[in-house]
Formats: sequence, structure tokens, C-alpha cells
Amino acid sequence: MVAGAAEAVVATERAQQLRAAINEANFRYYVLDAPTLPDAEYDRLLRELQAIEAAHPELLTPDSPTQRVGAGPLAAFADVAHVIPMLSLNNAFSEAEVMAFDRRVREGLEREDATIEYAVEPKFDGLAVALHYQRGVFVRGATRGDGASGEDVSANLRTIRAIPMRLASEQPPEWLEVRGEVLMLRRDFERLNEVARENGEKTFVNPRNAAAGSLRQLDPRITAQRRLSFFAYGVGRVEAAAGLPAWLPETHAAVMDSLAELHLPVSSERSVVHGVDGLMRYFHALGARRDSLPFDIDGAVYKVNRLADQAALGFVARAPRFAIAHKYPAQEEITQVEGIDVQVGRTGVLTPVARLKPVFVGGVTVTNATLHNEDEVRRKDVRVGDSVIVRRAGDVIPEVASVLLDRRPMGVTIGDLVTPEFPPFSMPVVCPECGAPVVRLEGEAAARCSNGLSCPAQRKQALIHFASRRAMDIEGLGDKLVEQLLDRGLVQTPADLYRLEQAQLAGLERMADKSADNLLQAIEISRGRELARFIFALGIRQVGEQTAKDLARHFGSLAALMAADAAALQQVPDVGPVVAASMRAFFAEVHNQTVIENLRQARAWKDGEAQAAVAGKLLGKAFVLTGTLPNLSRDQAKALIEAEGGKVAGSVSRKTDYVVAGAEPGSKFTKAQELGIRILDEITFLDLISHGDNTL
Ligand code: D41
Repeated sequence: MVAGAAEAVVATERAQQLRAAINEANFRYYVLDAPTLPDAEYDRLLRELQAIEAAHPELLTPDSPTQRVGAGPLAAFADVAHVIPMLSLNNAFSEAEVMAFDRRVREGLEREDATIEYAVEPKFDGLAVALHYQRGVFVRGATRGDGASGEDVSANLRTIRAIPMRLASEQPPEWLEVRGEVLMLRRDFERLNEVARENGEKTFVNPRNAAAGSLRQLDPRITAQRRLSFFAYGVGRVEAAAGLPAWLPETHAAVMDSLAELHLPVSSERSVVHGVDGLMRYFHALGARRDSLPFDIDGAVYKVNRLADQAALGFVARAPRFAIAHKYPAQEEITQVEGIDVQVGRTGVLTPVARLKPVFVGGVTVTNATLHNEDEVRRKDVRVGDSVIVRRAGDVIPEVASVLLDRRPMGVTIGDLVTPEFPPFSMPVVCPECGAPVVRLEGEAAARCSNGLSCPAQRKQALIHFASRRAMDIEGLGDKLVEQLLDRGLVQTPADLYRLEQAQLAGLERMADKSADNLLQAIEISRGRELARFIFALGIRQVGEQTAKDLARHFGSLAALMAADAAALQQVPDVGPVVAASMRAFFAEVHNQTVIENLRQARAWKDGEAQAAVAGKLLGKAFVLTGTLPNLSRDQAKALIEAEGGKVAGSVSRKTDYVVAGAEPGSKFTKAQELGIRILDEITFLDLISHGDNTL
């Protein structure tokens, strides 16, 4: 009995410790974006807590981190009334409208000559929700709905790790209603769609729709897999704890700072500015960073900072007079598909491209959007004549996000005749550029022209690649010029470049004597490039820049490389059967052999010497560096790794063996955790360098 009681006390204390540690880890990971606890350790703590709660059910609390994915599916969401209505925001689309807003504020406050102080923040493109905390514990959450009442989505909100289940405060208020936006980070959205695509399921049009779809799932276990995020933008109902003074911040900025102290996620992009000048400067600065933010925003929100002024201004209809949303140009627009073209790339891959009625989206006029591949067009069922949503987020290539099926033009009846609707897209069976048969290998998404470098489109892309900066680096030889050289029959293969003469160039468009000289000189300079560049320039499928370097180092000469069989090729790091087969096939083609022979006579490259693989403790091991190490610079760490035969890559993949992480690591750290890759700090890293892998 006594022993049992003592055990229970220990369990209680340990459960508290574990909850605190887990909550802290969630806060650092999801709110500060600066993880400190390795995933494995986090899982261990969570399992230990689960075990304690299973042995002592009386210790289980609703705010325990084990309860984030609790119950099974609901039949329906319950309605929740918002005691304080959730207002909407008026929009401004121009500087003039912002000036009018500022004038109304000054007039409303009867301070016409004053410069108003504004709290400014990004306008998250998500869904507004209200979170209720009773004595610091999350008890309920609801969607905004129509502003007067919404749906109880508590179970789904619990799955969002950025939302604390308990506020970080010794003396929490009796009641705190936090308002904010639920959204999905771009990287989580991309991953979700990637998985959906792989499983042949429907993809989401944008992160907002994905967040909405996930939050309104009746089964919280599905929501839990969706990785939603949350940012607070204000408060609703607030009641101080009995015996404590009321919480009376004077400004919106102070409210946000308090929420941050309670470990609620607030935007680090928030700021305080003065007057319309300050608003516009913020708008443009944020706009410049828009594409590089980890989430979609559709504008900036300006709020009169002083809460007393907010109260004095009040609201009209359902929107406050003290706040406005200043919108950026839309990243999505509706337009029509005028045609579907098929483009042929360097390796013969056919890419369907939608030709669009020009539309202004994401700050540029878009006339084309990639449709990726045949399966993708079929899945979205994009057809000529369709109205489609075009999306351009960040600096990514514009994309057809979805088709508005209800606007698809139907067949038109003229007398007895009915014109058919456009048929579903199908890939051409012959290459649109050269007429050769199109092939699609089993298990591949890409359809290819089977004609290799006899196809003019492939030849053109191959030449552009050959001349490109990271390959032979022939300055000034871009798209347009390559096209002209090919059209006039001056060049057929890369080898022909080295036979060009001044007189031949003179007739080309925009080619004065001077530029002709420059081009010839750039070609001349490119003679004798190092072997690695030359191998890369050949454009062998699967052989990228790094593989080309490894091959050059390993074989030393092109002759040795060409003579190597598949087994010999696979001696090179990262060269597997697929890459080896691709190289064997390339060098087996008579056409390629001839071009290479001509390039040899033109002395286009210089062989090196075969270098035996460095012997070292870390031979063949792949490292990724992230964050700032306490003592070593990035270059120093890299040098240490390479001296032991290891390699440093720029991004984390399944092939990564170790991630060396310092302070403020980036997304590479998270990725490494997800893939279960070993993460080293500086001390363990140095240990590895001196003793090899067996000590870890
Ligand atoms: O980021 C947002 N989407 C955001 C929405 C924000 N930063 N601030 C907001 N502030 C308000 C007021 C001023 C009315 C409290 C809002 C919203 N409202 C809002 N979101 C959805 C409807 C209204």
C-alpha cells in the first residue's frame, strides 16, 4: 500500500515531466521552427507517457500530448455560437484605397492631422478559427463559419502540433479565446499532393483548399496525417482568473506579444508602422518576400494599433473600421485553354503544355502552363476549350490547377447536327517535331520521341545544354542563336560548332561583326575544357553534374570511360545499374561515337588522370551540413569530410548517411528526422572524423 502510493507519486511526477518536455519539443519544432529534440527521443518520451497513462488511467488529462489523436470519426460537427462575433475584413486593392482607409480612420478618431500607428501582419491564406482555453487548457475550437456561429472542430484542432494543449503560464486567465488562421505550409501541401498523385488520387488545387478539406474531416485520424499549421491574429472572449487583475494590454502589438509568451504561434513577419507611407513600405517589403515564405499569403492586414482607438472606431456591417486587408495580385485566375501543345525536351521527353488565353496571375502574364505528362492531363481531364484555374505560386512554373467542369462547352446543336465536345487529350503517337514513333516505357510517366539526336527538337535542346554555363560554358550561345544555326544548317551536332567561320555567322539575325567575333572567341575558349564538364555536356540521360565529376575522376580519360563495361562503371559512387545502362547505350550509338570523335579532333576536352578513390574512414559516405556549427566553418567541415573520402551534398535524401547540424538548422534537419537519418552535432561529428563510424 505504502509502496503503491509512493509509486503513484513517482508516476505523477514523471508524467508531468514528460508532458512538459513533449510540449516544449512541440513548441520548438512547430512554433519556433528550431527543433532541439531528435525524433527518436520525442517518440520515446511519448511512448513512456502513454505507458504511464495506461498503468494509471487516473493520471490521464485531456490536455495530455498523448490525446492529440484520440477519438474515432464523428457523425457530424456540432454548431458553436461565437459569443463575440468573428468579424470579416474589408479589402483594399490599391494604394488609393489604403489612403482612403487611413483618412476614414483619422476622421473617425477626429485626429485628421495625426499620423496613425498601425500593427501590420501578413494575411494568411487559410481558415479562421477560434480556440478556447479554460484556465490555460484547450477545451474547444471552432471554425469561423458565418461569423456568428461555426462548427466544433476540436478533435481536428487537437491534431495540430503548433496549437498548444496547455498555455505556457503559471497563472493562466480563467478564459482565453484565441483567434487565428489554420493553414498548410507549402512543403506539406506539395508532399500531400505528391502522395495523392502516386496513389492515383485527386490532388488539392492549393494549400488553402487542402487545409479546409483537412480541417473539415469528420475523422481526426485523417486530419492528423495532413500536417496543418496555425497562426494567431487576435483574441475574442477574455476573462481574468479570479483574484488576478484583468489583462489590459494597450495595443494589438502587445496582445500578440502576450500570445507569443503563452507559446501560441504568431507571425514573425508582424510589425508596427506609421501612416500610409509605413503601410506601403511594409506592403512592398512583404510582397518581395512573398514567394520565399513557407506559406501562401494573399495580402497584408493593417490594424489601428491602440485598442482604445479600435473601440472608438467600432465596425460597420460585419467588418471593423479599424482594420483592412490590402491584397496582392491573385496567384490564381480563371482562363480558357486554347490548345494543348506537346513539347520535346533534350532527352526526347514529350511534355503537354496548355496554350492559354493570356491572363495576369501572380504578377505576370501567363500564356502557357505545363500539364506535366499524359497521366496528369488525363487525371485533371484538361481539354481544349475548357475554363481552367491557373496557378502561379512563388517562382514556380504556372500550372493548370483544375478544370471547371461545369463550364465545359457542350456540343452545339445546329439543325440536325450536334458538334461534339472536345475529346479527352491523348499523347500523339508520333513525335510532333520529327514524326518518329513515340514510346513510353513501362513504369515511366514520360513518353519519349524514339529518334534520339536525329530529332531536331532534341538536337536543339542538346546543343543548348552542351553550350550551357555548367557544361562547356560557351558564352552567348543561347536558345535563339542555336535555333538559327540549326535552321540554316550551319550546325548539326556540337562538333560542328568548332568549325564555324566568321563569314557564315555574318548573315544571322542580330549578328553584327562584333558579336560574330565574340561568339567565335567564346567557342575557341571552350576548347580543352576539363573532362568532367565535357561528360556532363554530352547530355547522357541520368548523368548529372556530380556523376560526371565522379566519372571523370575515376576514369581519367574519355577513352577509358567509353571502354568501361557496366560492372566497371558501377565502381563509381552513386552509379547503379540504371545509370550504367544509360551510359552503355549512349556510347554504343554510332552517331554519338562519330560526334565524340569529331569533338576529339576539335580538342574540345582535355583528359585528366584517373584518381584512385581516396582511402579514408568515411569512404563513400554522404553528408549534408545545416545550421551554424560552434567552431567549424562550413568549408572546414567539408574539407574534413572530403579528406576522409566522404562527400558533401546540398540536400537530404535517402542516400544521405549523416546530417551535421549546428545552431538554427533549416528544413534539412526536419527532413533528416523524417527519414531517420543520423544527425550529428559538432562534437559527435569530430569524433566520427577521428575514429570512424564504429564509435557512434
Ligand atoms: O491572417 C489573416 N488571415 C487575418 C485574418 C489576420 N492577420 N487578421 C485578421 N483580423 C481580423 C479582425 C481584425 C477582424 C479581428 C483576420 C480576420 N479578422 C479574419 N479572418 C477571417 C475573417 C476575418
